[in-house]
Amino acid sequence: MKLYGSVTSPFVRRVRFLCLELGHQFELVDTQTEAGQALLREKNPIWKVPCAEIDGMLLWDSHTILEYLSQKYAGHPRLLRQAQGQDYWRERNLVTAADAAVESAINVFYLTRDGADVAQIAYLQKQQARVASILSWLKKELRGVYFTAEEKLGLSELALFCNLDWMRFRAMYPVDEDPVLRQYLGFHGKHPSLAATRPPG
Ligand SMILES: N[C@@H](CCC(=O)N[C@@H](CS)C(=O)NCC(=O)O)C(=O)O
Repeated sequence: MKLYGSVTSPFVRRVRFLCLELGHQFELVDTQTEAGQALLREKNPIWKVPCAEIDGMLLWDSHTILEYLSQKYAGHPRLLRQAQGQDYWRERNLVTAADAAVESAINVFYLTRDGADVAQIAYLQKQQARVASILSWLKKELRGVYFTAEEKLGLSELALFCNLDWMRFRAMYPVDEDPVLRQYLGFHGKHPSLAATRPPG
């Protein structure tokens, strides 16, 4: 599989995580280089990572790629936890919330990098407030360091971990000042496939 992406992206990290867990070989095409970015734009009209070339197909969006891998490796013991019934819908909400938080934080990151002053832009302040609102809700949903009584990683825990670790890496939210989030990152950060996919630096 060719995986177009960067080693800093929280969305790419979850795909890299599952590939490591499943022993699925991939070649990372670094889209932070000019050549890699040009290739990404040839392959993916959305120009976002991750994008994968796999089994003769082009797939984009981490959710689609993860679902494809989960179907391909159906029954593999190291797949993510699968929820059923109401738990399935709860899991979907948790993932949507975790992703909305990092998307808002990414917005603030890119715009401030381009010179925007958060203090002058109400929409950026709203983005920051949204991150805080979501994280406060997600914390209430946690049962310790998992969202469920079953202590197995699901997409909700994986997404929250990668997203929080990105916020810490880019200093977009004071994750370490929150004891619950710090404990969450400390616990899951010891997982070998999460440790192996840590952003550089
Ligand atoms: N819903 C997408 C989100 C992907 C996404 O936002 N990727 C970011 C990198 S972290 C990106 O490529 N941003 C480039 C841009 O916005 O120009 C997924 O789950 O893959």
